[in-house]
Formats: sequence, structure tokens, C-alpha cells
Amino acid sequence: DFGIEWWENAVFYQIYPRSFKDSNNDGIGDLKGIIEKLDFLADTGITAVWLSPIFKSPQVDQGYDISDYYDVDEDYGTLEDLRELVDEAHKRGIKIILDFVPNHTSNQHQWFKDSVSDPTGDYGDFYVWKDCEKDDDGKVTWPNNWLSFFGGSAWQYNEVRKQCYLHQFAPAQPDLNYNNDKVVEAMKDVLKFWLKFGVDGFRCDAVLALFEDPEFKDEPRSNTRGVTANEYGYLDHIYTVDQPQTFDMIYQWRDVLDEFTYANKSETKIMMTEAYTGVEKTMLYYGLPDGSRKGAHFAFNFNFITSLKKGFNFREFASTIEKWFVNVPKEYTSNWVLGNHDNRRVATRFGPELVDGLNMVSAFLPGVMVTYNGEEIGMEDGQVTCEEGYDPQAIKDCATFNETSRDFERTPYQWDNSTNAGFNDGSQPWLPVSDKYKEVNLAAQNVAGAPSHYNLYKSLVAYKNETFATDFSNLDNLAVIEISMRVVQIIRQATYDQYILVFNTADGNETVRFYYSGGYYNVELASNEGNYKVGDLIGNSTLSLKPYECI
Ligand code: TEU
Ligand code: CA
Repeated sequence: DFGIEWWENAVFYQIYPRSFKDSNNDGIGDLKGIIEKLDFLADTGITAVWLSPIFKSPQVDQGYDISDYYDVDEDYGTLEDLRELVDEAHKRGIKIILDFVPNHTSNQHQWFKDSVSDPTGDYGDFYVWKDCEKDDDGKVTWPNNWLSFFGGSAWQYNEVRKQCYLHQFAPAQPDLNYNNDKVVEAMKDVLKFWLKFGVDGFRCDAVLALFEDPEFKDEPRSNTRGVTANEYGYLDHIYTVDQPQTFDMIYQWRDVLDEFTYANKSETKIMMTEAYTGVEKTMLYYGLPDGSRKGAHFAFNFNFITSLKKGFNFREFASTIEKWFVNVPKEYTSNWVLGNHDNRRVATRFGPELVDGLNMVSAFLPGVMVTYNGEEIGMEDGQVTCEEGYDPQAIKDCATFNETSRDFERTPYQWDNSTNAGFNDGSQPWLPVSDKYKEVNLAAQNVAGAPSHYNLYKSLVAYKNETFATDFSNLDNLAVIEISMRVVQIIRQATYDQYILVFNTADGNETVRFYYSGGYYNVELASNEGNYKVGDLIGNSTLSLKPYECI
């Protein structure tokens, strides 16, 4: 017994419900669609499903604007459907993680409506309201210079209350006021409700934005060049993200989860936090350095998204991994995120040839592997025009839609080569199906023995589940070695065995020396179309690797 809890060597599979599977042919993916695909998920071998938000919502930010935390949006089904999904997933040994969106509600939430209409009432102080002046020409002088993540002022004038409210995201997403104890309690109640319902944990959305500076000080200019005054990157966000009280709130939520874990003698209820921030702050989401407070079970490691660019070389690749593991205390479980619904797909970001190697790396590294639906078949970004798009960050300015939109990575899942890629029975999907679906789809790849992204992914997950679950090693036992400017080798020293991953990150053939500690090595997994095949033996020899080959 290596003392690993269920989530520590797990594969978390993110489902974007709107685009996964549409069971009733209304163009929108739904819970019943996910239920239909549970056997596929079980067969793939993933440990847990994280669902992007399925709660009642006007869908301004595709569900990240919640108007009722306690109910399922009719686009996705009913509470009974969710009951069935959780039960059916559990029957198959799959955990269900819900998306907890604590920073803001929808402006259609009853709390916000009450806050607007009755400033001195129970909900008057539920949001971050500040006085602001509106002149006769309708021009508002904002309370300060704060910017929204989606661009433009983070303030919005409300005609009824004649005040401004804070929205770190879209204007339809007013920020909750966590300085109000009633808000703190109300949101803990949300967690407790779903824990009682039987979910296995939460992905906590945009936690970095929970608190702001109590004095509402202006933020300084950032030194990033080429950014306009309206763009988020124009300011250095020292007063609106990662505030000290934010970390404490995370630790309080952890207490709620732990209480529930112990009280019910059930398996650990987990929390993963989403914050695009520096590595030191990321560690504070895990807990206090002295161990006196615990926070997230893991805080997403976005380095593969934020530090790595197309055409990366060995150095950039190695430092992306090192940046994480030199900073993570060994008690913390690591995690490796390749993509999500907010970032261009792996095949688009790096090129389709890199899909296998990167999936291999994220499965090989110790800790949790996080996969966004579609990455297991190497889906590329879809084609979406501004008129077809929905992302609130992008549709307000079609001139910059191609740069800012997150709709591209959200097009329907490509199941097969039938109409609408098998997403539904032919009615128009909410976002267009990618025109690549005839070449890239699950049915074409899920053929026994065929070399495919999916079959490799499935082998990786099986290997991780079998081999690394019992031969768990932490980051102390990891070494990233430069073999050449283009070839990287990662060594994972387990209790008895040594595992080596060799990855040619370049588009040319590479002949390199195999760095090893003696003996022969079995090729246990290999990317498709390389020189090496599963079952080959490698000893004291040179390796000839094809472009992007990974073994
Ligand atoms: O994203 C939070 C976040 O940190 C944003 O910076 C996001 O990555 C950025 O807008 C990408 O361009 C979360 C959700 O994942 C995202 O889908 C939501 O829009 C956002 O919170 C608001 O709830
Ligand atoms: Ca539907």
C-alpha cells in the first residue's frame, strides 16, 4: 500500500456538456447524451469526469453564469437526469466532479435581482457595489481603473440602484461579495448540497478573482507591450486576483470537503482549483507552506498551456516540466493539463503530429492527468465565424474574434463520420461541427489493433492505471535529461523499476544515444508511425527516432 487515494494517479476527463452528445436532437449536448456514452468512458479507462457547468443559466458565458446553483438547466436535462448520471457513472467506477462557479452569479440570479431592487435588504450587500457618477451625456466615471478578464472596465452602471457593480468577467456575471459572511455561508451551502447529492468533488472556477483589495486602489500599468488600454493585460493585477483572503476561503472549503469525507466515511471528496497564476501563488492554493492549512487537492498546472508554444525545442519543453516540479513540495500531488475549453486544442496549438507525444508525456509524469474531451482523438479547433460564435469575450468585437474566441475549441465532439459527426440526429448543432470530422472521429480510431490517437490514449490510461497505481513515485524521483537539442528523456524511478520516456520534439529524424543505467528496456508504449514498436528491446545503443516519435 503506497497510501495513494483514488484521485492521486487519476485521469480526469473534462466533458463540455453542450458539445458532447445531444440525445434529444435539439442541437445542444445534454446529460442523457453523457449517460449514453458512459460505457465508452469506462472502456477508455478514465477515473473521473469533470462536467463544465450544467446548472440553470441564461448561457451568456455558456453556463459559467449561474442563475440557480441547485438546479440543472433545461438545455441539459433535469435533476433526475443528473441523479441517473451520477448513479450510472458510479456503477462503472467513474467519479463525477461538478464545476463550482463561486466568483460570480448570473445577473439573472434572484440574489442579484434582489440586490438591485432592495439595496438595504437581505441581498443588498451580496455583490460588490460602489458609488459612481453618470453625467448628463450618459458617461460613467468608474470607481477605479479595474479591467475585466474579457476586456473593458470591470464595472457596470446599474440604472435602478444608480451604482456600479463589479464584474471581473462579463457584465452579466456580477462578482459576489465575499466580505459578506452571508455570501460565504450561502456558497458553502451550495457545496454541501452537492456533496449530499453524492458528487465526488469540485473543479473550482476562477478562484483567483474571489476577493479584491478592500480599498479599491487603482492597479498599476503592466510592462507588457502592445496591449491596448482596454485589454486585461494592460494592468498589473495586484489588487484583483490572488488576494490573501482568497486563499483562506479555499482552505475553508477544504474543511467543508474534509468534514464530509470523514462524516460519511466515504472516499475523499476532492477540490481542484482553476487559477492562471504564477507558481508560488499556485502553491498557496494547495495550502499554507507550513502545512497548518490545506486547500485544493490539486491546483491546475497550466504550464503546458501558458509556457509552451508551437515549435518548442528541447529546452523550452524541459523547463515547462521543471518549472513545476522544482517548486512543488513533495507532499503535493502534481497534475498535468494539456488543454481545456478556454484554450486552443492541442492539435491546433502545437500541430497534429504532437498529439501522441504530449498525451504520452502527460500520462507518464507522476500525478494526475487531465484531458479535455476530444484530445484523446486529436481533434483540432473547429471553424466558427463571429456570427456563429457565442463566447462573450469575443462576440462583442468581431474584428478580433479570431484571436479572442474560445468557440473554436468547443465545437461538437466528433463521434463518427455520419451527419453532424454523430453528435445528434441532424438538427443544427449550437456550434458548427468541424469540417475535419470525416478524417478525425472516434469510430475511425476505435478499431482494435489500428494505430490511432485513441488506441494509444487508451493504452496510456491502462498503463497508468495498472503500472503507476502501485509503482507510484513522486517528483523527487524524476529527472529530465537533455539528449540533444531536440530530444528529451524523462526518467521516472519507481520502487523496483525504472521508466524512461524518450521524445523527439522535432520535425526531423534524430539519432541519439540512449541514456540508461544498464540492462535492457522494453518498449511498452510507442507513438504511432515511429521506428519503435511495443515489444522492442532497447539496450546500450543509439536510438533512431522519426519526427515527433515518442517511446
Ligand atoms: O476561466 C477563468 C479564467 O481564468 C479566464 O482567464 C479564462 O481562462 C480566459 O477568459 C480565457 O480567455 C473560467 C472558465 O474556465 C471560463 O470558461 C469562464 O468564462 C470564466 O471562468 C468565468 O466563469
Ligand atoms: Ca439536447
